[in-house]
Amino acid sequence: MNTLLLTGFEPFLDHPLNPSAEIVKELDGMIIGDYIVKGCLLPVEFSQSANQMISLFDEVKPDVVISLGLAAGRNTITPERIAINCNDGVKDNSGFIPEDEAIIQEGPVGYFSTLPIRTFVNVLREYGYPAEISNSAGTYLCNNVMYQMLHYISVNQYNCLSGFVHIPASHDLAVISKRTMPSWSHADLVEACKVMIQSLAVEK
Ligand code: PCA
Repeated sequence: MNTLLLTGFEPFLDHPLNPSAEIVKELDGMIIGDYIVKGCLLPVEFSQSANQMISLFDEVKPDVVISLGLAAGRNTITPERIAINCNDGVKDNSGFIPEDEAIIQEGPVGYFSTLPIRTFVNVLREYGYPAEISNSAGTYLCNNVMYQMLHYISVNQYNCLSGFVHIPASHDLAVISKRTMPSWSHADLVEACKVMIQSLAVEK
């Protein structure tokens, strides 16, 4: 049995709940396709998130890492193509606001996802879930953990696929947020994640 580390994030900014956290709680411990899922929550803090993720990686020794995060305003599931070596943006949960910082001094400008992102999009669409590849994970925590996980795997030459998938808001979040926020049901978000994990069996 292979192990899949599935991470989600705590609530952040003006989002009182994070659907990525709800998905991870639900899928933790499940066997999906060829994988047992180890679900973990990450804080939304530049000084903490990637360190915690790397500790989890060392503990779990996964074959695949999929990180989930909320992209409020997007209406499709968006596997990210690339993470860039930059922290910049709004404040994190500790109040820290990065500006034009390198994530890793002397690190490469970017890392491509090693997840089968085209397969993810294709199978999601086959199952009726709107999906498209995103070419920017932004410069906030989602990009940060994607970059740092891929860097750690690359430097240590681990045999592990890793990448990031942004998800839309859940209905639960949308009803307490802006009225114009596109949203999916929690059940569909969970099912879409299962579909992506199942498709990994075909890849390996
Ligand atoms: N989304 C944010 C960080 C936490 C989350 O769920 C992002 O897109 O960077």
